[in-house]
Amino acid sequence: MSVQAVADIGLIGLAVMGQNLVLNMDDHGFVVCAYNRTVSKVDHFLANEAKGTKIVGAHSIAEFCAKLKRPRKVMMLVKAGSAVDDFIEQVLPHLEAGDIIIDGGNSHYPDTIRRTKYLESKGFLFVGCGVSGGEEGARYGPSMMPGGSTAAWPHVKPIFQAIAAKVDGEPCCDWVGETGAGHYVKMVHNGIEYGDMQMICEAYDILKKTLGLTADEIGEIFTEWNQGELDSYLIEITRDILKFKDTDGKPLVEKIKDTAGQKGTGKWTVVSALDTGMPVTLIGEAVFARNLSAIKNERVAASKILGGPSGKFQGDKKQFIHDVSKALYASKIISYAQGFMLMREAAKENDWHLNNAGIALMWRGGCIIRSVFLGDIKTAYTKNPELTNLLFDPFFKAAIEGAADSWRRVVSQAVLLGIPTPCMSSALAFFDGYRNAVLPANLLQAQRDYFGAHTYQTLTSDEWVHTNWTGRGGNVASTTYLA
Ligand code: NBP
Repeated sequence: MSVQAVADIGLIGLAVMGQNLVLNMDDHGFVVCAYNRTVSKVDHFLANEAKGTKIVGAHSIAEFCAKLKRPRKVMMLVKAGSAVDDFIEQVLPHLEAGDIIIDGGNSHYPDTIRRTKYLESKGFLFVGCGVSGGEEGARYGPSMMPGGSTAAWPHVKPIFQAIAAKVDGEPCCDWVGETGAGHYVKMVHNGIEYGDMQMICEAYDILKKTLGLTADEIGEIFTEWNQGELDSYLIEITRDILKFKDTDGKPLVEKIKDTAGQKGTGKWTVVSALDTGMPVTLIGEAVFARNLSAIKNERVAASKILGGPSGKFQGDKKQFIHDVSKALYASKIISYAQGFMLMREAAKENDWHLNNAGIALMWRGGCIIRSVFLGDIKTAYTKNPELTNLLFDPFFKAAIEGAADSWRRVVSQAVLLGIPTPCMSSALAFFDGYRNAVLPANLLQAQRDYFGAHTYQTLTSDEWVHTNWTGRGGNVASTTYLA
């Protein structure tokens, strides 16, 4: 008996993300065929969560592919890594030219570049789609960042844009770019998330250690911050976390061990920043802050050996709380400016045509970094798609200049009192470096030429020259290249 092609899309991987995406697609009128490596999970899903829906299941890859309308759309929500390659090989014999394979997991972008090239060489289309928003996002509207074979977009667009989160009626999903662009942008999203979280932790720490505020009091401050320019999902959940009481009535947050975990996407962002030569300092510090937190035993030992300042905060409390909000805001502007600088460079290297306003819109809703702030970034890039740097946009230039005095007061105060603010202070150092036409790299070039004959250019000539600084070395220069 021949199997009828009834499904608009097929989904492999019935764990938390896959199940919720299938239900979301069903809500929007699409017929979905579900499959899972452990096939018993298909029947369990159909008999429980999917009961009463139009969702169909399959018990083999052959049956699964036969149930899909053409061009077939096979979406995978499985563990990133070899599982994706394994499934690709399993479905290929059942597909035909023009069919589309979509990887919705957290794959590393070089894998997505490789898979796109491989599948296109065989006549298939491939989409690497970053999906953010966790379980709830997947169920009711995630942020989706698809990239890969451009010809696939018109086929997946109606489904993706229907199920994605909406902000002012606009879907938080648009085509990101070629090959691995979708997963790259998702990776940078995660890196920015690391930065946002660390900055918020720094604000909490400063308020606690400088002004001696309780978790409840800081929760109140966050409630107020969430009404204005800092309005965001992460500020909102931090407010709720700070106010959350354990069964004994004490704030639960203060009982949690201060060692942060990580799954690697922040690190990938920083590795890519180092590879492309982009100073994405804030995310770098956010990753290192997690690393430092993780060596708790060593820190406890160090705290008994190494002393620090013992001064007390002397200033105006209300003004300082305002200053901390501005320091957070300014640091956040730097982090996003750095993130967009990184994407700009990666796009150049990989020949991607990224749409910055579209990226800001995709992050505006549905995902962990969703915020009012991203609406302002979208406006900036819509006004000027060729904007070299977010800091050159009149809105952000005025915002960061307006916050700068507060930011400097907070970082100075933290340094004086010995409170670590790696993100806020590195962001300020970046800002001061970026806005300075002259940096001390003249001396650095002289040092390099002194010990390694690496040559240098002068302010008036592009010619590479070497100086015999000591009179002892020869006049032979080293080859000039970028490492
Ligand atoms: P998991 O990442 O836990 O993956 C579970 C799925 O992968 C199951 O369907 C499992 O099949 C399958 N699988 C595994 Br594990 N190893 C396999 C292998 N070697 N071959 C074939 N299938 C294999 O599920 P998830 O949390 O729903 O996440 C799915 C993807 O979405 C991941 O890439 C994840 O990083 C990403 N993501 C997750 C979230 C989130 O909040 N959880 C958010 C955004 C993105 P089985 O049932 O037979 O074991």
